[in-house]
Amino acid sequence: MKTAVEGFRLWPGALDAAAQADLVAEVFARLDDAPLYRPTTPGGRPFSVQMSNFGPLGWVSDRGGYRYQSIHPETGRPWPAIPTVLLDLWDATVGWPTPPDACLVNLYRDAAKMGLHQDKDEADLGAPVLSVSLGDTATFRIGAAEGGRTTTLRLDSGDVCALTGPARLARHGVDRVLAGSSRLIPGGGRLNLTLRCAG
Ligand SMILES: O=C(O)CCC(=O)C(=O)O
Repeated sequence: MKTAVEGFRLWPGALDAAAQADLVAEVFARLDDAPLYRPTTPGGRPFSVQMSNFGPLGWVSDRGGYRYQSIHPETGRPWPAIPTVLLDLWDATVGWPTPPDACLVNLYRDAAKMGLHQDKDEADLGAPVLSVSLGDTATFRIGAAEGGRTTTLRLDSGDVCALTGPARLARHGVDRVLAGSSRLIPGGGRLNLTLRCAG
C-alpha cells in the first residue's frame, strides 16, 4: 500500500474479533494493578486521554516533563508486564531484534484526542514504534518529521501500524474518535497500545 510517509506501515485488521476481545480482557485485568489516570502536560494542562503503562518502563508526563519511569506515578508500584500477545505481535510485524520495554496504554473516551507530536523520549530512536488500535475508530493524522503537509487515515479496531525507519520521528496524532463505532471497550471508547524501546 502507498502510505503517507515512507516508513509508516499499516496492517489493517491484524487482530481478528476474538483476538481483540482477548487482548481487551487482558489489558483491563492489568489495569486493576496499574489504574488509568489523567496525566498533565509540563505546563500543567490535563491530557484528555487517560493513560497507564505495561512493561519495565512507562511514559509519564507532569510538571517535571516527559520521561520514562519504572513506577506508576499515583500508586508507586511497578508497571505490570507487557502481555505476551503484544510481544509476539512485535516479532511478527516489525521484527526488531530487541523486544519493547514500554507499552503505553491510551484510553480515549468522550471527546479525547491527541495533538500532533513526535515520539522522541526513547533512548533508541532507531527502534520502531508499534501501535495497536482497539474499539472505536480513530481519525489518525501523520506527516513527515521535517514538516509539510499531513494526511489523515482511519484506524479501526484490530488495525496495527508502525513508525519505522524514516517515519520513526513522523509527526502524528489523533484528531478525533468516532464515539459508538464499536462496542468492544467496556464503558466505550478507544484503546491504543503503543510499544516502544524506551530504555
Ligand atoms: O492513539 C494513537 O493511535 C496514537 C498514540 C500516540 O501517538 C502516542 O501514544 O504517542
